[in-house]
Amino acid sequence: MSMDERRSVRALALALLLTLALMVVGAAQADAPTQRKGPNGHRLVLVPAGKYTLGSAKSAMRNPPHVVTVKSFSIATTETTNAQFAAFVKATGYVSDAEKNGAGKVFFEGMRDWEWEQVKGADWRHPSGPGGRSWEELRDHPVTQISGSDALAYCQWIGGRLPTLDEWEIAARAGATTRYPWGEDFDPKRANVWNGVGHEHNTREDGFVYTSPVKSFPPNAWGLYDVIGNVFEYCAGLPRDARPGDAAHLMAGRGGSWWCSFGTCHFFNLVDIGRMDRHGSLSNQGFRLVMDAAE
Ligand SMILES: [Ca+2]
Ligand SMILES: [Ca+2]
Repeated sequence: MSMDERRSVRALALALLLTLALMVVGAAQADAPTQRKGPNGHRLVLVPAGKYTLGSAKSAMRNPPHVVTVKSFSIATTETTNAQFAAFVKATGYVSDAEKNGAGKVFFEGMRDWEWEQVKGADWRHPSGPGGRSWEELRDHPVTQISGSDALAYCQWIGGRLPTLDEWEIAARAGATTRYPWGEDFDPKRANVWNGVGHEHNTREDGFVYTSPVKSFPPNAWGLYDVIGNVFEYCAGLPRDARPGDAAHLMAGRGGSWWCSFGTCHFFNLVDIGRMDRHGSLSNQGFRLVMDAAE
């Protein structure tokens, strides 16, 4: 082979490599989910149908490694806010479980780990009770003091539903295979959880003691905010270790919340699946809307 021929072969190989690289970049761009406007101010990410690898060997009890095939679905970029829930109540006159019960469970800084106070008059309009801030002052915060039934009622009104455990994880991962959307190690600047050794004192490393306005922290690769922390998100389907009959009182929740610390409920990651009281109303429980892609 002459020098010229060798140069031609090299040039051809280089051109082929460049073409392949561009094809890979193009495919990655094509796979990035699109967003659209949904009802009631929701912004939705369209998650493509396909096969996804989920779970982790580090959570073998609750979420072992598995592969799922799902249909395309849309999921809200943020947790449902107080303003969005207020629009639902205004349109329907819906009365939440906490309002019917006349009380909800509230956690105040200074209380012991796992201690919650049943507060009269605590409901979504007054998530910390009548003495605390009202929903009007927390319009862009996630709605809380929401039972599983309340969350389902909102989703049905919109024409949507709650994410399944797998759908939540697919969207929250956004292609990441790590424990958090940003990597293997927790970063307090990327999510609203409880900062501090115990619940008597919050070091305020992430800037918030209770809920934060949605979108206060960077989104994941597909544009979803607060999948880790802020409020625990109800999902359709039971925790994998649930027993028959548990469906009457139990629901699954994912992503942890502002209340969760490494010393208590450390489920603020992409792997672990929390157990939520189906009829409970707490100041750290909310939800994220899903709609079937065709709707
Ligand atoms: Ca916090
Ligand atoms: Ca969350």
